Amino acid sequence: MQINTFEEYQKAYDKSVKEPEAFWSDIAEKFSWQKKWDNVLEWNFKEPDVKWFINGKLNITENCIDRHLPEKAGTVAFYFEENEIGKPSREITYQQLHDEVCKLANVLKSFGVQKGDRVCIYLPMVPEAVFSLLACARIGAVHSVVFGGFSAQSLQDRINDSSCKVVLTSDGAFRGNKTIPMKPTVDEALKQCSSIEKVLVLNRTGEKVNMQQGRDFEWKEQVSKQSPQCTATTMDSEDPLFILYTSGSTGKPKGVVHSTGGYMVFTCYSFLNVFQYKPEQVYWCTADVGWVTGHSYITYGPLLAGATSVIFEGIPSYPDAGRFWNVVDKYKVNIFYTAPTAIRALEAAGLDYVKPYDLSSLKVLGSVGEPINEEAWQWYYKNIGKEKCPVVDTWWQTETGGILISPLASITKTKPGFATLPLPGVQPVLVDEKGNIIEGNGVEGNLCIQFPWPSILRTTYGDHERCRATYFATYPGLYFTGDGCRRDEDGYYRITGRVDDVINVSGHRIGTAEVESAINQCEDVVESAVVGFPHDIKGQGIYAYCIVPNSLKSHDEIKKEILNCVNKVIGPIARPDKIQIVSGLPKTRSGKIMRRILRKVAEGEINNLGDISTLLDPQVVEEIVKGKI
Ligand code: 7RM
Repeated sequence: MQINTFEEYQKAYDKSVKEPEAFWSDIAEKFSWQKKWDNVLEWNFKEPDVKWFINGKLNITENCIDRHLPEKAGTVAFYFEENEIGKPSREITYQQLHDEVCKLANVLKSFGVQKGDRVCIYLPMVPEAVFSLLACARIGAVHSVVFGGFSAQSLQDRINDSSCKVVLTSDGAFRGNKTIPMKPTVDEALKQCSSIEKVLVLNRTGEKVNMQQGRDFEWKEQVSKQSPQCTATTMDSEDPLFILYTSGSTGKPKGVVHSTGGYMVFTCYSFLNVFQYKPEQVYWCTADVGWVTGHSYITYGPLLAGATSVIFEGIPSYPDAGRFWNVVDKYKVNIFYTAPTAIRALEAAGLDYVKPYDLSSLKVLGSVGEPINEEAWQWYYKNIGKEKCPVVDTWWQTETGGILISPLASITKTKPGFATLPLPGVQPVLVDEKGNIIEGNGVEGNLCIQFPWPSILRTTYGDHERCRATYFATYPGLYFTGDGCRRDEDGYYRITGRVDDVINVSGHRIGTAEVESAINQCEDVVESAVVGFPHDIKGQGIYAYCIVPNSLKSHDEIKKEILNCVNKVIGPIARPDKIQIVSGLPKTRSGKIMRRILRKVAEGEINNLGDISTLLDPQVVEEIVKGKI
């Protein structure tokens, strides 16, 4: 399954385009299937309808765990590094992983969870979070992880959208020197969630929490009663594996649905090839399981490959900015995968935090989540990799399930700021505004993919039309990513950022419409417009223009209210970095907000606002510019 040279990459790529079915079935053969597929692929991007490994039967956890047991029962699957520094690490072998997953799966069964039921997971970054995903998959329940930083309101929306039956949660989370309550947030959310029957509560922080009799159960008590054997439920290749909510340019977050067989094949294949993982190496991805990176490259990809990984509960800045390098040194990490926002923050902290640690175990450095600027790339390459480790800038999305464009470590020649070349099986195209495919090199356009890869999203939960309209309708016959992209003279791809109304804050996708709707729930605000602006550490920050008429309150008071409101409706990750109170917004005669102008003002480019002649009231712009200065 692993490519070893650039020539092999080119050969594999060629074959994947000319004979995609033969290419992917050769790879799929390497997994353990209860029954092989009848046909490899049926697809159209019109409805869309994509099916891989048709009628194949399998269980992904047998491939993640059971398949490795004859050789790896005693091999460490996960080292757990707690938030608090200096704690001994908890080691979880493949055998222990098997037992923990089976016990938890049996708890779910005892709660009445059946194949196809949805289970919400709202947990901190502890091993139990990974066990939870796998326990669901073991019995064919569909997991829906909600990042622990989301508010009660967001949690409630997500639980209701997919009518989850059970929540797996914790009393709270340790995060740096803070203890963050989680169970109270779940209690608040569940005030209006009629589908939830049972809640399993992990004791992590030890805070006292309310336990509702008949609904809430203590994690350890339940798990300890169960057998460490649980027959894996037989799943069809196309049965859903999970739902993960993600923001887009309009409306509420969508539940992206991934299916089982294709997702398994692609996450394993991409993990092995991008990172060039070799037996006995130690891999560490710093993401949270609440994001897709935590699904594909903490949980499924590494386990499918039989890897040994680190799970980290904490944050890069606690107890100080040397924590990542301390952990790399402690576990002799060989492959390290993080986000540009973390790299920039640690760069800003200075080299004194890097120097004390031995980083010589590192072989591969990865980046994900947002464009990596050249300066951060160079800093990472020089000071962390000591100019010996390739930096793999991996481009992908929640919807793509796995990495689509990236160097293969030590195989593809890298170039700072470039995700470089598509993985085998991935056929990117650039299109102009009208949808014409732009051929040749040295060109720029909107990034689309013209052929299905095994882990492409199958639908958006409960609303297939939304999936079609969002991803397959802008450019008929193509999957549209929402990203702008340049293909340089060498045919290398550079992702330039979103071309829609999505902001990428510290690698987290946030829809401007979502933030506006949260702000508009604030009593004193009548209307708002939100745009992104360049931010040194976060990549992009959130800039909110708010109309607040006739209020007796001070601007500072109102700004505080707005922040609280966003906190409550979405969560702290969506809090605006800057709020400007205005008396009007620049609108066209047809009433559309001219975001282009607001973006320019937020960026500070006030002398180059472009054409404002179509504005209903050009004076508004003058006032906004003045307010900014
Ligand atoms: C994995 C993940 C997806 C969006 C995507 C891009 C941006 C992600 C890169 C990147 C430039 C990269 N999933 N993005 N990786 N931009 N270079 N290597 O992040 O669904 O949360 O976000 O993130 O805009 O469309 S995501």
